[in-house]
Amino acid sequence: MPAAERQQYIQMIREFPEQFSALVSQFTDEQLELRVAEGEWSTRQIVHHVADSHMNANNRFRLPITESSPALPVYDQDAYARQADYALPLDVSLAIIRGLHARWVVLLESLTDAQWRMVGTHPEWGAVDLEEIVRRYADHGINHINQINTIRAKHGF
Ligand code: NI
Repeated sequence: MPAAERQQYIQMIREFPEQFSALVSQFTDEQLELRVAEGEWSTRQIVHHVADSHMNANNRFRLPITESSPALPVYDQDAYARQADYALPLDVSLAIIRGLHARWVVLLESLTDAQWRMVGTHPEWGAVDLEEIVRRYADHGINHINQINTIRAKHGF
């Protein structure tokens, strides 16, 4: 991956917390509970999911550069989304996302070429290096912004 492409993903990670907060802060409490369809996640669940996902991603970023070919941790995201704290106000999770992303930017900008190519093994992704992991999480944020915009379009607000 060219250095410019790495920088593009770091920039997406830098900008995401502000973009995400700006989007969801417009929602009323009622709008936060709307879904595209029964059984899909609400915007409130999506925000708490991104915080949990990125807490897990924090380990996926750090293990490959601190251990030799580690297994990357996995979790059941739908089971997580059914827990009581997914009903909390958004600010608790937005604060987690802000803190994680601020740390990631500093961590990622410090990586050497050799560190960018260090790998961990995920049960579904196989062996992935830091470039691939960072690309996945830059995209992950954008995908959930798109998902929330789909909820808005569906409900016309
Ligand atoms: Ni997700």
